[in-house]
Amino acid sequence: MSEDYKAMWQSLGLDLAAHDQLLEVLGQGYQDIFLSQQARPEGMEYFNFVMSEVHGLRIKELIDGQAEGKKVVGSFCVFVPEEIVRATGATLVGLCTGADFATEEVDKYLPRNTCALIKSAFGFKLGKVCPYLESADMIVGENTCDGKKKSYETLNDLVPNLYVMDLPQMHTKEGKALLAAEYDRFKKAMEELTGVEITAERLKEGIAIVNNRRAAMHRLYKLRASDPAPISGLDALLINQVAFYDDPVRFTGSVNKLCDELEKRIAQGEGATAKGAPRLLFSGCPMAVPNWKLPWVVESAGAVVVGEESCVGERGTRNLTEASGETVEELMTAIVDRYWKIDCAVFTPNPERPEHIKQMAADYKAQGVIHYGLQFCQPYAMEAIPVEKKVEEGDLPVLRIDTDYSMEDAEQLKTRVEAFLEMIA
Ligand code: BJ8
Repeated sequence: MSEDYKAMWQSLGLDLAAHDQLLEVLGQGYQDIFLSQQARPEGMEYFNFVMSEVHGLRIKELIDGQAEGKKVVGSFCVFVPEEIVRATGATLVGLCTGADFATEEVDKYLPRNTCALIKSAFGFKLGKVCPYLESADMIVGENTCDGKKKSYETLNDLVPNLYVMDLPQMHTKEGKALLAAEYDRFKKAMEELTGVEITAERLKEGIAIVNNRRAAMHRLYKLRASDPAPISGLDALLINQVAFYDDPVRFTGSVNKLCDELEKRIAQGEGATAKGAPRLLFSGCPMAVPNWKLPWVVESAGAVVVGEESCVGERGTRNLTEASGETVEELMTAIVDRYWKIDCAVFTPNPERPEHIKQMAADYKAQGVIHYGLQFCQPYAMEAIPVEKKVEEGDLPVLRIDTDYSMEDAEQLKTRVEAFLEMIA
């Protein structure tokens, strides 16, 4: 960190020794995985900087904003409608869920066969190492999978400000009505938290900010269709991850600037990897910072990841919110319409997802799909089998991988990925 943030972390109640340890591991991992890459675009400098300050300057910005009355809302899921948060002038941030921490403590609160993402959220809380969680004025938990839903009952005893959002599980008329009612309830909760009345004008502003960021990401995704890919899958994943923390307007500008550079690279036939490198698509559970294991294994084996069918990726960012409505009601309906299309595996049935995977593979010219499941994640594990079948019907090979956040299986994953790449070749 370029400044001494110790006093700030202390005021948030972080465990300074444990937090230092976390930053050290994070910094080393970043150095080994990201900074050692060849032919990185210059525009990645910005994202290096954001990552180096992700627990420093960004937290300071949030706290400075709070001193001016700007609230901070933390979330674990892309179903939390950011447009509504932004319409009150508040900031939405993703909460820490990508690494194992305080595992012995976590085992006292959660069954061992809980997915790594949920365990991680608890580990960061119990280990007192997530400044986002500690600085949030409201934490939103959403009733998606059973693991999250039930764990929020326990989390509620650990944090003073948990707001639980109910979500539908079926794409029916009644399901959509539930989503609309829950977004309406959330809108009122946000108005209460911030003291700001959400007007049509404010909603439009919120929609524009979030849509602009999504549009920049869509532009980046499209550029990855080129061969050679102008950016590595690791760097593209990192940008998807940073989107959950960074100021959205600044982030959008930086992604667009990077895209300008990538367009020039493409025009000159330059890439982050060799032309003709095997191209893979990821599909499945979200990968939060610092969960970089699988793309690192894949790209170390000489392949390039060209897309992520994931909530930290295209499932989370695709589809803009229609902004033409003139009233609060019309704009709220547009928000519901946009989020209703998220094809998370918690929905049953969920026929859109394999179609989306096939479409993405075609768009980005992927030669194979890696289905990524976090161990003990039931929705994605259950869905992996029919997804594999449907995708392979379209002559696209699928490798199913279930793993966790530890590095113990890295060698074994490497062997499986290499065999898959040979098969594709
Ligand atoms: S919209 S994918 S962000 S719920 S990995 S906790 S599903 S057991 S993260 Fe998700 Fe929202 Fe869906 Fe996206 Fe449960 Fe599975 Fe764990 Fe998961």
